[in-house]
Order: sequence, then structure tokens, then C-alpha cells
Amino acid sequence: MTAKPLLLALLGLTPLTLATRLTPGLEIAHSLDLATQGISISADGRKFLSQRYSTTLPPQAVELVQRKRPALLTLQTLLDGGSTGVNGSTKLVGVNLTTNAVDKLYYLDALQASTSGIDDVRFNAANTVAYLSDTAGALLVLNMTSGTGVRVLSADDSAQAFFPMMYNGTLVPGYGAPGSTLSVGLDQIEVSPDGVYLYYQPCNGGMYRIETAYVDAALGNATLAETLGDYAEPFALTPSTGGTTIDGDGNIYVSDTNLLAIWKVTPEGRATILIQDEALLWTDLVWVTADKRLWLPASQMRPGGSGLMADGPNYILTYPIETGPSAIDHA
Ligand SMILES: *[C@@H]1O[C@H](CO)[C@@H](O)[C@H](O)[C@H]1NC(C)=O
Ligand SMILES: *[C@@H]1O[C@H](CO)[C@@H](O)[C@H](O)[C@H]1NC(C)=O
Ligand SMILES: *[C@@H]1O[C@H](CO)[C@@H](O)[C@H](O)[C@H]1NC(C)=O
Ligand SMILES: *[C@@H]1O[C@H](CO)[C@@H](O)[C@H](O)[C@H]1NC(C)=O
Ligand SMILES: CC(=O)N[C@H]1CO[C@H](CO)[C@@H](O)[C@@H]1O
Repeated sequence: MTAKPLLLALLGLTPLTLATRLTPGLEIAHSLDLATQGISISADGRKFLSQRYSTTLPPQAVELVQRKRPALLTLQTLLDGGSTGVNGSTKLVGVNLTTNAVDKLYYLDALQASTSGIDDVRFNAANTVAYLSDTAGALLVLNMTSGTGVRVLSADDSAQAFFPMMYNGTLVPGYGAPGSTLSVGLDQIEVSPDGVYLYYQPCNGGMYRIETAYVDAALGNATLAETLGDYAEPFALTPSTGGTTIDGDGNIYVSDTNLLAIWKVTPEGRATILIQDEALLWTDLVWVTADKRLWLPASQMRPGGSGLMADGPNYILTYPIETGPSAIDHA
């Protein structure tokens, strides 16, 4: 036995022992070398991961082709935040999964503020409008037919962090001066399966919803774009969140970075903890598959460190739910 496995065994950290300690229903689907923040699964089962494991290197999108060796740079809907000047341009890229070729490309620079961090994307029921979260505290609405868009909610409280984020019981340290804390504005977004509501929240939680009819109309109505916040309604007091997803019945799943848990928020706004487990360490973008399972990439992010991420193995876990995916989710 080499030193490393022996040490891991002594620490009780081998996948086998972790598995035996997991909450019933929670299963390890993949154990990867690199930390994974997001998983997207195509209708025919191809799995795409977004991985970022350092504050200086750009995130990468890969297809998971073997258990342990992801390869092939492609993603169904790839959002290049351009955060570290990768090509200097933030863009939304669509990839045709039959040909693996880029078939859609929208540049978002005109919609951004200098502080913007474009983080997540969802689509309307007709798949003609894209909604993108801007962690500076705004929503970008993009007309995918014309390629033009509008930045809304930037002056509205609902898009701002009202408190720093929490992680495993304490405030998350910021990237600024020692003692600073991390506050992140509008980040998680979901669209109801019937396309009627857009849900959104800052990273510290506090979920709002707004009718997509108003959001879409803001594309062609500057007055409405300015006052869109008037149509926002508080929906659920969610916690500090790594990522969310929505199922076919409109239940939203929210990963809780503080309690290391997953919450379920029903379409009526009833919020409860579905599962809590130490393995759910900063779970990020979550996915629902047709076999009624949540896919939970535990990104292992440990805030405050220079590199952010812990050493592997990094787990992608699954958990059974009662419903399959929403027909329009990540369409
Ligand atoms: C993807 O490419 C294939 C082959 O060219 C084409 O038949 C299909 O319509 C494309 N899919 C989309 C969604 O554009
Ligand atoms: C998007 O742009 C197209 C083409 O200019 C236009 O016909 C359509 O009405 C726009 N959609 C919205 C929701 O504004
Ligand atoms: C969370 O905090 C507790 C108390 O400090 C500690 O024992 C535990 O190891 C932490 N869990 C993780 C996953 O960091
Ligand atoms: C634009 O939106 C404002 C605010 O909701 C509304 O009062 C006005 O009627 C709208 N204009 C048009 C042309 O729809
Ligand atoms: C600033 C810059 O280099 N932009 C380039 C980014 O990549 C796209 C697609 O290859 C080019 O069209 C841009 O000119």
C-alpha cells in the first residue's frame, strides 16, 4: 500500500467509506480529479461539465466521456463569462450536439456594466428570449432573433445581495481586504415549465418571481425596462445558494452552501430542506434527468483560499426525486 491511499484510508476518505456514510438515496455517480461547478445532460445522455478550479484560470467546458477522464471541449449552452479576459468578450454560444459545431453566437458586451459577471442562462418557452444573470445585480434579457437585448433590475433591491453569503456556518470571506466578506447579486434564475414565471435571486438567497410577459415586453419598452422591478414579487426566503434547477412540476431545487443541503421550493412557494449531507459541499449548478434524479456536482469550493478548490476526489452525486425535467429547461 502506498502512502497516499493509506493516508486517505486513515482519514476515512476513500469513496467506499464515504458511500457508506451518505444519506440514503444519495449516490456517487462520478469521482473526478477536478472540481466541477455545473453539469448539463443532453436528451440522449451526453454529460457536459463546467469546471473551474482556480481564481486565475478561466473556466472550461468538457464532455464527460469516461468515468474519470473528461475530454472534448463543448457544451450545449456555453456561457463564456470572459472573466479573465479570455478573448475579451462575453458571449452566449450554442452548440449543435449532432455536429458538435457552434451554431449560435451572441456577444453580450453591449449589455454589460464594468462590474458585470454573467453567470447563468435560461430561456423562455418559445426559446426566442434568453435570460442571463449578472452578479453585479441585474438581469440581461436577450432577443435571440435580433441579437439585441436590455439590462434590467439593476436599480431594484430584488437583484442586490442584502447580506454576505454563508458557508458551513460562517460568513464567506471576500476577495478584498482581510476581513471583507463576499456579497454576490442576482445569480440563480429559473423559468417555470409553463413559461409564465421567471424566478431569480441574489446568491445569498431571497427568491423573487416575475411574469415573463413583463420581462419579454421590456425588450421593446424602455419605460417598462426601467420599472420592471415593480412587477417582482417575493417568492421564498431561500438560503445562500451555489446553484438551482427546476423540475417538470415546477419545483425548484436550491443548493444551500451554509447547511450543506438541498432545499425544495414548490410552485406555491413552500420551502423545505430535502436533503442535508456533509458531502453536499458547495453544490453548484444542478440538473434533473428523465429517470427522476437530481445530479449534484459538489464543487468542493472552500471559500477564502487562493485557489478556492480542495484537492480531489471531487464527487458528482445523484438523489432521487418524484419528477423528471421541465420540457423547457435549458432548452
Ligand atoms: C444540428 O445539425 C443537424 C445536422 O446538420 C441538423 O439536422 C439539425 O437540424 C441541427 N439541429 C439544430 C437544433 O439546429
Ligand atoms: C425580437 O426581435 C425580432 C426581430 O427584430 C422581433 O420580431 C421580435 O418581436 C422581438 N421579440 C421580442 C420579444 O421583443
Ligand atoms: C463544517 O464545520 C464544522 C464545524 O467547524 C466542521 O466540523 C466540519 O468539518 C465542516 N464541514 C466541512 C464540509 O467543511
Ligand atoms: C410600456 O410599459 C409601461 C409600464 O408598464 C406601460 O405603462 C406602457 O403602456 C407600455 N407601453 C406600450 C407601448 O406597451
Ligand atoms: C476581442 C476579440 O479577440 N474578439 C474575438 C473573439 O472571438 C470571436 C470568435 O472567434 C472573434 O470574432 C472576435 O473578434
